[in-house]
Amino acid sequence: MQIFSTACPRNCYSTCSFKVHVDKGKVVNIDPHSANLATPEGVCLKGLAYIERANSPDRILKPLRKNKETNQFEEISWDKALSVISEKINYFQKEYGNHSILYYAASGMSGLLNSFSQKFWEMIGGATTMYGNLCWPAGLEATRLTLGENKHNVPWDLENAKLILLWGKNSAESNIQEMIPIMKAKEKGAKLIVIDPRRTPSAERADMLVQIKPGTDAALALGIAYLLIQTGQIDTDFIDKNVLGFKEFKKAVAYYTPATVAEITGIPSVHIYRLAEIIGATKPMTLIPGFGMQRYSNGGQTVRSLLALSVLTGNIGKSGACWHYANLQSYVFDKVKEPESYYPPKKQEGVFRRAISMAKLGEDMLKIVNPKLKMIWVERGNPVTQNPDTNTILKAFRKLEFRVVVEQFMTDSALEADIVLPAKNMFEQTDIIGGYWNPYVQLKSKLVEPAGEVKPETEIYYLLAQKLGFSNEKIKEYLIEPGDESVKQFLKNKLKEFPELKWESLKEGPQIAKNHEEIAFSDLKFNTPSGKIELYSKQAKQLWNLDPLPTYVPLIEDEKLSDEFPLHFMSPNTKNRIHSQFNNLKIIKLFSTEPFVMIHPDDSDSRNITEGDMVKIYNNRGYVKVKARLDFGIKKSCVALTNGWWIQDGASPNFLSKGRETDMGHGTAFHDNMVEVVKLLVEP
Ligand SMILES: Nc1nc2c(c(=O)[nH]1)N[C@H]1C(S)=C(S)[C@@H](COP(=O)(O)OP(=O)(O)OC[C@H]3O[C@@H](n4cnc5c(=O)[nH]c(N)nc54)[C@H](O)[C@@H]3O)O[C@H]1N2
Ligand SMILES: Nc1nc2c(c(=O)[nH]1)N[C@H]1C(S)=C(S)[C@@H](COP(=O)(O)OP(=O)(O)OC[C@H]3O[C@@H](n4cnc5c(=O)[nH]c(N)nc54)[C@H](O)[C@@H]3O)O[C@H]1N2
Ligand SMILES: [Mo]
Repeated sequence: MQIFSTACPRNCYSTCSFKVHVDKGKVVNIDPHSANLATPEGVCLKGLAYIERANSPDRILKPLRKNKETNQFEEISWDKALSVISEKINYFQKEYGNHSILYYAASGMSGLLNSFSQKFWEMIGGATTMYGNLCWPAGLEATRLTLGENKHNVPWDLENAKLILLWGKNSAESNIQEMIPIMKAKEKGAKLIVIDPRRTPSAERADMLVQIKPGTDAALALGIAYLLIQTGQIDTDFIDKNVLGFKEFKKAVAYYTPATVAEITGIPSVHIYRLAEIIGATKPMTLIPGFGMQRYSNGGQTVRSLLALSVLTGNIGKSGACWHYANLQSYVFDKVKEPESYYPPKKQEGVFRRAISMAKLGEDMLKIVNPKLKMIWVERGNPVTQNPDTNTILKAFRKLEFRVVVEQFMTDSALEADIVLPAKNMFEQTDIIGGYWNPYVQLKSKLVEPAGEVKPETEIYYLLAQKLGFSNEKIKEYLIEPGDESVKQFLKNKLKEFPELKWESLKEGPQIAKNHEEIAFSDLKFNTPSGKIELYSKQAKQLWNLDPLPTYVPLIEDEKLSDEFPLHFMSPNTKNRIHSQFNNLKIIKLFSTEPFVMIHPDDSDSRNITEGDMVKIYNNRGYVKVKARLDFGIKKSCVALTNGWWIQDGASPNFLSKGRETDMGHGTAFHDNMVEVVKLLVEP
């Protein structure tokens, strides 16, 4: 038995390090890795489930081809699979041009080697690609506009805060490791406040839960700002020295009186006063906004409004005082920093001149012409369940002539494919990953040989390039040769620029790059056009046509559709999945057996629904049928079904969501989504 250090490459705040026991070529045990100061107590249940995941009998281990007559998948050889794919690519290129092929990738596996996928499509002369992102860009852009860049204090500094605001973040499920410093801070006397329409496991540990009407957080934040200014509980010195636009901001927030804010947010005004009082009086404060809350049509402006509270109270650049959105300090290899990398291509030139919107995938796939899309290549993503408006996506997929999906398991997207290629897992190829919460650069080491006939994408593309008839010289210009040695060489070359990040040390555990700031912005330098914190942002107007000041903008569907569809539909994350991953494993199914919708008893009573009834959640985009779970912990007029359930399990919430971009950053406004719920009289 051997023990190796590695790191989790899932799209999750925590990005845990762990020690993996390997016996006879198989992963058999996973232990904590104490060198990661942010994740010292070991991995979550999902992390432990990697043992089953790596060895699961359900894994796809060979290329598969759909038999058009039986609709069943049949195993084929790699040679055959790649021949079919290269013939199709040749044909579409010749008949319709490169842009008739859509290259789609999402967040299934992080790592520097992912760049070779894009390189392949560049080599063959281009393809239609994606812009925007499903996850976090509205908040990234809001932070960039205001502070100039996305960074925050190290997670363990949280224990120095005296006030922690989990605003639309449910760390106890989505960033389990964050609860460690939060609880340490509490032991030292800090207050924890949660602002969420749901009583979440994080809220269970809080001193105060404020249940807000979805999408109205900007109004609450601006209302608190108004009270802080009124009562002089702001840091005037900090503002004078570091902030642009305070005067304009002060004038604008006069509108957000407690009575107005109570009306908009559904929060009694006494709680609004109380929040302002606590925020004004308790320092240092770390404000932790979640990503869920910015996936609304007004998400970017909402995040700017919240950030104003950290700014007004001078809670920036000090220990315990922090705006804790995303920490991109470990993204040292990225030339184009997020969120700029999500902007659409600017010029109508280059091989990737055509890109479609991540948020509007289905609609754009159907709409785009000259040339129309004929083929899709999907890797590291599950767009059928994870992108909004599943019905339109299915329609768009089924309209194509040819679909390739590279996958570990038979997801709902893989089921749509003509050819499924087996994908590597985290133990089967070495790579370097960063994190967006902890500060580490980490080596995700190859620990076992790929299972069955699995090949990593780098090798798939190499072989496909050969099939397409490219010369060895050309292939070498763009791709790396199959094999561990070339991967290592590529990664070591990447590290050359960073002498402090040594290969041998990375093999032992997480490392921190030079110039990393434990306390972000302690130099009070802000990379904005004015060099100051911009409460007033001209760029907000120039780039996104928004008010230069943070404002509250009502949700689109709340305004237009609430008569017919009176319930706010939320689809947050859940503890034992990463989006659509893990729930197919037996160990996870033990804890998470079937989808259900959480509904307030007042809302269920008026609909004659009782606990465990089958209900239909619907709007004019689609419906899902699930069991009802009655819960006083959810705000009235809100219902919640966690995202990531497979259609095969009975319910993807994205049958209900609209493909719609956020106000800035080309994010995805999943949660601006109204529905109605009815009891099903006949079991489906
Ligand atoms: N276990 C687990 N961890 C994960 C993930 C996962 O799938 N599973 N995914 C990872 C990824 S990619 C992401 S993006 C993050 C996301 O994780 P979080 O940032 O925590 O975001 P969400 O779970 O989407 O939403 C957090 C909370 O916001 C609340 N909320 C919804 N609407 C509103 C609103 O209008 N106002 C307020 N104040 N609250 C609202 C929801 O009820 C929910 O409890 O988690 C990461 N970590
Ligand atoms: N309704 C609703 N929908 C949401 C959200 C929400 O809050 N509500 N949240 C959104 C957010 S924040 C996010 S980040 C997205 C996530 O959406 P996606 O990025 O699509 O993520 P996953 O569901 O994790 O699917 C990733 C897939 O990649 C596969 N995979 C893993 N490793 C590899 C690999 O090395 N190679 C290949 N080829 N495949 C691999 C996995 O098996 C999995 O099927 O979902 C979004 N969807
Ligand atoms: Mo995400």
